[in-house]
Amino acid sequence: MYGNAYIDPNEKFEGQEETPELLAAFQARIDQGDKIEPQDWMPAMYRKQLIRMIEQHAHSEIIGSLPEGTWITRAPGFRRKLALMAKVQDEVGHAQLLYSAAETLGKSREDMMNDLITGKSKYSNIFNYPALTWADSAVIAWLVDAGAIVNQLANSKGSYGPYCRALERICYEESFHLKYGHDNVVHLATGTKKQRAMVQAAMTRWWPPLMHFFGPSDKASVHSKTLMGWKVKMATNDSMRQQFMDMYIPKIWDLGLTLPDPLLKKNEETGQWDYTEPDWAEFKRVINGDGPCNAERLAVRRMAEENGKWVARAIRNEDAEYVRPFA
Ligand code: BYC
Repeated sequence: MYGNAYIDPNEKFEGQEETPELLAAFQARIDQGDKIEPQDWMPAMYRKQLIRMIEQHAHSEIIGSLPEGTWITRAPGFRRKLALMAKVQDEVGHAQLLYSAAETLGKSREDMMNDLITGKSKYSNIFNYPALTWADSAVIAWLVDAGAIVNQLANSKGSYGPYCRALERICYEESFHLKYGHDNVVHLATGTKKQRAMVQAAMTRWWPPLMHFFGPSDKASVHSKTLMGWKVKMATNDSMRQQFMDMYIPKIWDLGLTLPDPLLKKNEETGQWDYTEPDWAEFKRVINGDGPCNAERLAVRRMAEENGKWVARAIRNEDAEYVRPFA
């Protein structure tokens, strides 16, 4: 079982009438492709599921800026430094959009941040691994952003207006990140022997977490059925993983790079990729807080919260010491 804290499918919500008629009318709106907006009636579980998913997505963006962010000061050359700085800034901007979308459902940003730094709320598995070399940052920018686009492009056609609009905007920026990442990977893969070895090592490191990135297999997914019924999620985890493999394995192989999976091949009969079952025990450990960098990632966020408190106090006019000079 992967799920945890937030969703009990049998939970009874106090204070909201959910008659069969209301639920049927809501489902009819979803089925005919309406967008649900914040002021519209929605089942309490739809709201709760959306908050869970959008909040986790937002956390993934700010935590996701950390592995690449460590390479800003060490980027090879001024142009790459500028580009990486802009990319990392974009990722944090995505978090801003997503936190705003989640807030429309009634959870405050403070509560979301608190659930992140106390470890109650999840974020993407993939950002709990270290970016050991410049090539790691290139592989992240190319392939993690590519995986994110597969997921987000599908879900941008979903049912909740604010999330869909945020995803559309995010996808434009991720497409640019992907090109930036691809350019860096091509540069290394067609470079010196040392550069090729460096990018090959990074590819080998990131492939297993990339396979995990799309979530547990359809058989093990806890929320897919509910979320797909409500068109919050528009494709299953396995189908997104397959789509990613279809689009990117040929491109990786074209560069002469290899992937650490001896079973990887396109099955001509099924049209699907055959692959070694990912190590789901590792996935479970990582998403539940025990990956190589979980503690470090949350420590950075806690420090940022602590150091930024005076700004929040000043904005809320809670501390005369800071506010007086501007009064
Ligand atoms: N990592 O029932 P399932 C980016 C959890 S950032 C961690 O299949 P669902 C970028 C899942 O939460 C973009 N946990 O869940 C940023 C659930 O646990 P809870 C990141 C995972 O929701 C910076 C349990 O496992 N993208 O691109 O139906 C730099 C059962 O799973 C993961 C998003 O966040 C995982 N990979 O489907 C560069 C997309 N997978 O909550 C790039 C938004 C599963 O019950 N999220 N879990 O405790 C989604 O689309 C869906 O939530 C998922 C999972 C497809 C990830």
